[in-house]
Amino acid sequence: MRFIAGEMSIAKDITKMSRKKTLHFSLLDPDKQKPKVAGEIASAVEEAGSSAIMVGGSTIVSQKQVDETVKAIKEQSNLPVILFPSGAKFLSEYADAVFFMSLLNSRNLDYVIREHVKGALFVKQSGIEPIPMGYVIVEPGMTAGRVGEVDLIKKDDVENAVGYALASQYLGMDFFYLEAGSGSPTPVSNKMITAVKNSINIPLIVGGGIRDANTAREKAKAGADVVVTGTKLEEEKNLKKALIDIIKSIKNRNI
Ligand code: 1GP
Repeated sequence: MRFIAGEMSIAKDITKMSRKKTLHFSLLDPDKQKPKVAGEIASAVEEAGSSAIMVGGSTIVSQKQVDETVKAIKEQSNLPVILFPSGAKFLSEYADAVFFMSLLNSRNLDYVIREHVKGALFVKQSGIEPIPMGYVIVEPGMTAGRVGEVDLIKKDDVENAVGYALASQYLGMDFFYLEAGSGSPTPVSNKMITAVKNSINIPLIVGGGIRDANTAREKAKAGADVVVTGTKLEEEKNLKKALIDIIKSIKNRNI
């Protein structure tokens, strides 16, 4: 399904839905499984109630890898596919949208703006929907922190996180993503999530190290509008059941 500019957009749709309940997004890294398996996972996450599939990672080697993964996902699910690219080379015309995200605490301007300049025309010509997003990485940051050459936000530096979030909103970003890094042993703290949530009015996405229903509920209660899980999808044998638990727990964030 492709949303038509000027009518409903994926960004508007997500924003609207997130005002009613905390959403769950599934992150699939094309480098972590074959396209066929990505398709099977996509089907399971849709059945479990996830709202979108993000496709991206820090170690992807080719656009072909992204294209094949996105195509396999689209064959097996009707969820919107949103690219989560680490660079302009990893865009795919087969996706519905792209997080046009600036890695604001990177020391390398490539991740802040230069890759965006390289990829902008592709986005326009392919018709995928760009979704402006401020993206910051908090300790420990994991591979994304290293590859992205990031000045990590210290775990307890709430004020700095709030500054980045407000700056994102003032720059006109539609979303703000607080990331601890895929596979992180510790997610972003509840205190940081609440402080950021209370200072902005764009939707707050939180990811990195969220693997079980209790943690997901805590993050939703703290103020996450969208909870992202990635590693869990690769590890879990009984994926659908595990995700149903997570998605139920964030919907009932007030319990
Ligand atoms: C990565 O935050 C996401 O951008 C997902 O993290 O793999 O730890 O779930 P996990």
